[in-house]
Amino acid sequence: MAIVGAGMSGLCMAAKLRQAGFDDLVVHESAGEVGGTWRDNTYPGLSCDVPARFYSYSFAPHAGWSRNFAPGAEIQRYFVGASADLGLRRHIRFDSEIARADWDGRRYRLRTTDGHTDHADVLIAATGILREPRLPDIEGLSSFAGAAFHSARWDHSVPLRGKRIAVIGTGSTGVQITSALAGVAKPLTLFQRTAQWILPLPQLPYSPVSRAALRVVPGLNRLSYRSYQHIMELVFGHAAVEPGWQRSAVAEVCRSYLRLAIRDPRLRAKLTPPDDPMCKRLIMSASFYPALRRRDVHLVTDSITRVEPAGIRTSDGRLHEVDVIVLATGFDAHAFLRPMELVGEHGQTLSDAWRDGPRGYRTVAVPGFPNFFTLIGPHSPIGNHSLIAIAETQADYVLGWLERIRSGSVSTVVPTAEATEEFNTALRSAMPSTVWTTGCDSWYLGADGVPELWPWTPAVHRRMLASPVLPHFQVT
Ligand code: N01
Repeated sequence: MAIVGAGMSGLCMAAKLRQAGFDDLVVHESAGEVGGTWRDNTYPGLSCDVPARFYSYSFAPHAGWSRNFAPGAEIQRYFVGASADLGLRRHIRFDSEIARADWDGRRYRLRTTDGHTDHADVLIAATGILREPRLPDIEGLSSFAGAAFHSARWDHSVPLRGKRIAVIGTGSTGVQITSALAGVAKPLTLFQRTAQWILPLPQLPYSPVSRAALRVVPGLNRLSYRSYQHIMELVFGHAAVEPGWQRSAVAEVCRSYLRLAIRDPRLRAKLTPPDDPMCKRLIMSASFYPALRRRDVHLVTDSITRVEPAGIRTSDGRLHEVDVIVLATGFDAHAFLRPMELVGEHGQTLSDAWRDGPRGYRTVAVPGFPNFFTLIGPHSPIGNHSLIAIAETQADYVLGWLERIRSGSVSTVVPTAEATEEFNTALRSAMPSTVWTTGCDSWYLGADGVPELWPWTPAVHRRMLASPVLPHFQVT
């Protein structure tokens, strides 16, 4: 078995395989360490906006989280620790980037970018979704005389204290960076194209007593995990996908927070989004609005016309002179697996199969590509939920097929085109009830403007993946 990627979902799959007694597995990781997005993102203020006691593997609870929303470096240490504690590191081939995988009718032939080859009966893609930085197409960016870098490629050699720093982008990343660098930069200028709704969830430290209690009584940790899961599913799980009290409540909290936290009507007008809360991915922060109230933080809403050696020129003709430009401009969320190429039955490539956008069977498999599975694949429930919980559901499902392959009752398995089409039709017809179609642009939308998300609750995802529906597959 070959797993591509040793990020959160690849480690999850490898751990499940090990627990089930599978030993013949290799995890190909293009970088030199595990962690995926948590390894790559090191920007100031990085933290997870899903509660830490829920954003952990259910099979590897961690009592030591320092805060309710864990800092990025702490999460990265958790994944490195879990990969060692669960005995996964000996299965990981670091600096091994798969360039191509070809199905030869029986198994996949893998080729790495440095020319190595390998074989796998089963191929599992755990390559993540937000890994390809999206650089803005702004004229003159390369002419800038200071330092300019994407948030996921932070240049830690660049001094920040007392510098004039520009942050472009107001997604979760830009908001966290702005909150962290307010008071460090002199001044910080935030360039906002579209205002975003903010839910004020504060960062709270966990007391040593509560951490010790969770360590001594593991049942408390499980209880905490389940409680967070229940609340997240009850509120955000429903709010995003269907109208109801959850959506109204989240919207009301966001609107009231803006009203109460920003008293200056001109600043409030600039910060009022044109769309409904949750249409774009909801941002959790109790420190962003306070940062914007500072005198040394400026919010610019005039559009950027170009970058010049000395700074950023906006449509009002003004040049904002800066020393550092941070591009918090997001990721290409639709570059599943890329740049790796996958070749399935009859020489069909994944690029061809996905010409009109990534489509899979129930987020875990693709017709035409036997013995190939995806974790956090197309249309996974990624809204404001714990992706770890989603990956666990998918890994358990994949494991079910692998048990059948191990027992000899199955040699190859691939979903039928009809079942995949039926699933995708149902998915599309459920989209109009979701908040993502209420009129905004976001990384959730595919090229055709339809959200590439799961339009039902996480519980429906669990139900759909509880066990394979055999007529949906071609099995030999
Ligand atoms: O990226 P984004 P992100 N000129 O795509 C703006 C996860 N995450 O890195 O809205 C000017 O959300 C763009 O403007 P607009 C989380 O899933 C999680 O912030 O398109 N501005 C927008 O404001 C999140 O959703 C955590 O008008 C330009 C911003 O850049 C996802 O990552 C923490 C521009 C991009 O926002 C992505 O978040 C951080 C241009 N040319 C991130 N191009 C957790 O806590 C783009 N923008 C788990």
